[in-house]
This record gives sequence, structure tokens and C-alpha cells, in this order.
Amino acid sequence: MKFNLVTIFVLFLLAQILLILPIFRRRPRDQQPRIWLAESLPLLLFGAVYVWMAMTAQRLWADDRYEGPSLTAMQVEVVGVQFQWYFRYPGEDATFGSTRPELVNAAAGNPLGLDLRDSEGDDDIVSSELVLPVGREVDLRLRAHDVIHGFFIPGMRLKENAVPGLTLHVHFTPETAGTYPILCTQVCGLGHGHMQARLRVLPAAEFADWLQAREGKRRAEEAAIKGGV
Ligand SMILES: [Cu+2]
Repeated sequence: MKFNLVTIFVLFLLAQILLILPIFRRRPRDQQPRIWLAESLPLLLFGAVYVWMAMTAQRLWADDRYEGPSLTAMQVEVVGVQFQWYFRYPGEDATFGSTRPELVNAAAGNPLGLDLRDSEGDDDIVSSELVLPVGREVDLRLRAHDVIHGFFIPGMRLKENAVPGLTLHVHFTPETAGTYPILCTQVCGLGHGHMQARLRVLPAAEFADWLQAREGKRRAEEAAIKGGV
């Protein structure tokens, strides 16, 4: 980054000198330098340097500032659907099961279209609130089913779009236990204003209890489905 800043500064100075110089160096008309040497050539050179800098600067900011999530970060999937947020935990196998759009059926209890034949999805937990343990890094993967939604936790200064067809990641570490509102910042339809959820940050032990309770609930639901009740 420093290299680019210094290069820009030097080019700026050069451009100023080239602009000012002709004022003090008046020549008789018959000694005028050829136009391409005095103007076109420096312009072409500057242009080439700027194009090269624009191309190499694409990732400068990310290289300087971006730190990816640690490999041990907790994985949670966030799905925006008109007009609701869903949060999916991968369960004990730490792997999300596959989903299929044609299986999406909120009324039947499958709002994310989980493929029940995929054994990796057997222990997935889907929640309408985001619950996280305090002090542990979380890597959210944002998706959307229908239109662009804006995932926003004002209390965490965290905002990223959920875009259909893309999986965007955002990671952070909640440091203070408490309850924080989650909002949608993209006007996504008539129910946009109601598209709210909450984040609960719990001490690690309480989070483990919550996860276990959800796991038990999921197993009971599964047993009920299999038993045909
Ligand atoms: Cu929305």
C-alpha cells in the first residue's frame, strides 16, 4: 500500500512539473518540440502506469486489512427469506446437510429445503433466533432464497447483504452477553419492516445447554415424523 501511495505522489508531482514547466520555457515558434514527444508520450506513459496501478490495487485494501476467520470459528448459516431470518447450525458433525429449492416448505416445517436423505443434515438445527456463546468467533454464511436482504446487527456493528445465488461470509466474536436486535436493511417487500430477529449471546455453558435442548427437540420431531404421529 505504501508503495502505491508513494508512486501516486511521485506521479502527481511529475504531472505538476510538466504542467508548470512550459510556462517558464517559452521557445520561438520554429523550435516547438514535436507534439507527440511533449504531450502524447508522457500522457500514454502516465495512462499505462495508472491502468497498471488500478489493476494491482484491486486487493490492496483486503491484503492490508482483511483477516479471515480462524479454522476453529463456529459455523452458522443465515438464510433470509421474505420476511424471516433462519439460522442453521451444522450439529455434531460440523457439516451442513445439503438443501434443495424444491424441498422448501415452511408450512411442513422445512423452510430451508433440507434434504432429509442426506445423512450430513441429520443433526442440523434450524432456529429462528441466533444464539451464540460469548467469546467464541463465529463465521456466518449468508444466503437468501428470494430477493436481496440486508443482515444487520447494530449492536455488533455488523452488516452484510444476503444475496440469492451467493454465499457471503462475515465473521465476528461476540464479547458481551446479552440480547441484540437483528434487522433487515434492504427493502425486500411489503413485510420488510417486520423482518426482525434477535441475537442472544450466552455464557458458554448456557449455550451448550441451549444447543442440547434444540438437539433433543429435533430428535423428538424426527421420531414423530418417522412414527407417523
Ligand atoms: Cu429482508
